[in-house]
Amino acid sequence: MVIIPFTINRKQLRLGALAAALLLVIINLTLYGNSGSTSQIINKVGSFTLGHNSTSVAIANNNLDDFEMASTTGINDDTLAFIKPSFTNKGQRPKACFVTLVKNSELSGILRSIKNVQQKFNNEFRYDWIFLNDKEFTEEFKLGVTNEIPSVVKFGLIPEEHWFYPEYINQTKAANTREVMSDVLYGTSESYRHMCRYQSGFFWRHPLLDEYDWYWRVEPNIKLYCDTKYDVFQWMQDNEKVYGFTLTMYENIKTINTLWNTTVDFFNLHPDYIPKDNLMGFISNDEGETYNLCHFWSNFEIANLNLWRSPQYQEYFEYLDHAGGFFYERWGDAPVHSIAASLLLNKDQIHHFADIGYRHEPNDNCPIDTNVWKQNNCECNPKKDFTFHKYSCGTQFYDAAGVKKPEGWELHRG
Ligand SMILES: Nc1nc2c(ncn2[C@@H]2O[C@H](COP(=O)(O)OP(=O)(O)O)[C@@H](O)[C@H]2O)c(=O)[nH]1
Ligand SMILES: *[C@@H]1O[C@H](CO)[C@@H](O)[C@H](O)[C@H]1NC(C)=O
Ligand SMILES: *[C@@H]1O[C@H](CO)[C@@H](O)[C@H](O)[C@H]1NC(C)=O
Ligand SMILES: *[C@@H]1O[C@H](CO)[C@@H](O)[C@H](O)[C@H]1NC(C)=O
Ligand SMILES: [Mg+2]
Repeated sequence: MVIIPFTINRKQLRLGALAAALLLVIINLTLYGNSGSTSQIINKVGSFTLGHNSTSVAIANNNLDDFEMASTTGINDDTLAFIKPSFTNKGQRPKACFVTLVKNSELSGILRSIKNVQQKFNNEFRYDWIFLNDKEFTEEFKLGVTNEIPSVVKFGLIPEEHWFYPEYINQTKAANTREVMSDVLYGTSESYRHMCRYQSGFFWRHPLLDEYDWYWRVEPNIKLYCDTKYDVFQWMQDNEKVYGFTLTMYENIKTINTLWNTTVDFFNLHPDYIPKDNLMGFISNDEGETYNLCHFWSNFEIANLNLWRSPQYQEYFEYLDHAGGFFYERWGDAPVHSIAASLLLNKDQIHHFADIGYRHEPNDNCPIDTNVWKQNNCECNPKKDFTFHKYSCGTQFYDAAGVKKPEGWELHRG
């Protein structure tokens, strides 16, 4: 059984209530812009409006018991039901795309990734490819990329309101943080923080993604080692999977000092958002008391967009965003996505693609099953597979998800 520690005092509730009220206003505004499974979204918007109204009334009257009512009864709690329409397409070609957030200066690195992904998978399956940038893509970039991709290619400019400081962030405090975090990777970087916040809360809201249910995230300078001879999107869809990953690892605690406390506060308000068969065991060794720092490395994701579009995730993101840790700390999209997927989904909807050989510096996912390795012409060294390495969270995942570990996994602890 999973227990989130339920110890919130009056003051925390008050803060939480205030944040929730603010975020509900935002959700109300943003949800209307979203397509996807339309009828369900409209239902959700309907209940959100209700929740928003009664919440505001509760706050205005300083009546927090009313707020508790509003926050737990106003919203249909089922993320899984929200995602379900994506599976009605079973047997037919999934609405899927590649999505890449990238800078103009990274052209050569992204070309390397593209050539590789095309060769190992997409020359056969021909999915669209969406490129996003906070600056206009140059002609050189667009031409270079388009030349390598025979399928549909689209370039999107990120709207300014998705890459900025919200008014509730104290920019002086944010700047002070960057000065004292020079001992942390990207600790002093402002753009990296915007990037992590964007990948957490916004990429899936870009209008170019509206027509899709599924995405595969690709970054510059990654490598696919094996041929992928089946349609991974079709496989996800037809098997009702939601989130697929290759690599896992432990987060640097200095970047997410208060992320878990904030998460606990949120789910204390919404315990009903967590399905019974969740994957808490992947992210916590003590049933939710503390975070074990495990996360899916989000530079690779094959996932369903409706997870992030769900009211439950949107609400979680807004709650985190108001807490300020994207700027006052350096919260990464990897732990944010991982915690959300682990708590909002059933464990059997999260999948490790052991068969997709993958590298993002400095780690490899390489099939340790000899048959898989041979059949797919893998170019990696299984001895270097990171999955079951002691610095990885693969073992934690397999055990928590109840998936059988492949033969010989113990030899890969490093
Ligand atoms: N457009 C844009 N993309 C960015 C920016 N910063 C990072 N990215 C992209 O975000 C992703 C993650 O950044 P990366 O430098 O690879 O971070 P790392 O993988 O954590 O070392 C990559 O796809 C980058 O191209 C930025 O300021 N603008
Ligand atoms: C509820 O919200 C709707 C739409 O935002 C608004 O028109 C209505 O006046 C609100 N009702 C109350 C009681 O605040
Ligand atoms: C913003 O943060 C700075 C530094 O922490 C603090 O001195 C200032 O009072 C804050 N401003 C507001 C409006 O809270
Ligand atoms: C998180 O909450 C725990 C338990 O309430 C507390 O002991 C700890 O100091 C908090 N950590 C931070 C960083 O706020
Ligand atoms: Mg990267």
